[in-house]
Amino acid sequence: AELREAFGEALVGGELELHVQPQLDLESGRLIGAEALIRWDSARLGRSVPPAELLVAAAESGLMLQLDRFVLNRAVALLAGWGARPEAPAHLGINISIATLHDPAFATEVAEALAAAGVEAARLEIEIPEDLAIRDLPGVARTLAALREVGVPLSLDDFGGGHSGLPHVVRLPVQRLKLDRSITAGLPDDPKSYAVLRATMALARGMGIEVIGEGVETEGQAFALRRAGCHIIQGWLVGRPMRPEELVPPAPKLL
Ligand code: G
Ligand code: G
Ligand code: MN
Ligand code: NA
Repeated sequence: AELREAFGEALVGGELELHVQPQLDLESGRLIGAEALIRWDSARLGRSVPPAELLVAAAESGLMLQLDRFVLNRAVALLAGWGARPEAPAHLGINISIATLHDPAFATEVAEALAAAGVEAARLEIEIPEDLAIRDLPGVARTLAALREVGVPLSLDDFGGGHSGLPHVVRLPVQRLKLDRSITAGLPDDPKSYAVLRATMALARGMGIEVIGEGVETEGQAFALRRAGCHIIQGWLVGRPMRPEELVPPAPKLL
C-alpha cells in the first residue's frame, strides 16, 4: 500500500525518469537508436524501485495508462531535444503496457504529442510486449494499425523468449523483432540459441523487417549475431541504460 501511494506521488511529483540504452549498428558504426527504460528513485521509500516492482504498483493502483502517457511525453521531449544533431540516435523506443494498447485513442495521443513537439513519427518506436501481442491480437490490432497510420514504427519485444507463435507474429504490423536476451545469452556456443537466431533472421528477411539483438554482453555474442546477419545490437557491451545526457557515440573498439 505504501508502495502504491508512493508511486502515485512519484508520477505527479517528477520522481520518475527515463534512462536510455544505446543501440549500435555494427555495419555503419553508428549509434542508431536507443530504448527508453523507466527509473524511479523514491525519496519516500528511500531506495530505487526496480521496473518490475514499479509496474506492479502502477497496475495495482490503476495508473498504468498514466505511466505510459508519462513515458510517451518524456520520450517525445527527449527526441525534440536531440533534434537533428548528427550524433543523436535516429530513434527512441518506448515500452508500452497491454492496457494502453487496447485503447485506439492512444494513437491519436501519440500523433498529437509528436506534432506538438515537432518530432517526426518515424523517430519514435513503440515496443510491443511479445506475450501480450500473442495472447490478445484482436484486442490490440486496431491500435497497432492506427499507430502504423500515424507513422510510428513498431517492434516486437523479447522475440524468441518463449511466448512466440509464428502464425501470430506474421500478422503483426511490426518493422522490427527484438531478439530476446535469453537467446543472445546462449551465443555463440549453444546450438539451440543459434538455431533460433537463424530462424528469426529467415523470418525477418521473409517479412522484410529488421532484427535487433538484445542483451549483448560479449564480443563473441556480437560476432555471432553479425555473422547471422543481425547487425543492430543493444546490451551492456554497447552501453548500460544511462541518463539521456550521458549518451555518447560508441567507442571505436566495438566496430
Ligand atoms: O530496465 P530493466 O531491464 O530493469 O527493465 C525491466 C523490464 O521493465 C523490461 O522488461 C522492460 O520492458 C520493462 N520496462 C522498463 N521501462 C518500462 C516502461 O517505461 N514502461 C513499461 N511498460 N515497461 C518498462
Ligand atoms: O524486456 P526489455 O527488453 O524491455 O528489457 C530490457 C531490460 O534488459 C532492462 O531491464 C535492461 O536493464 C536489461 N538489459 C539491457 N542490456 C542488458 C544486458 O546486456 N544484459 C542483461 N543481463 N540485461 C540487460
Ligand atoms: Mn523493451
Ligand atoms: Na527485450
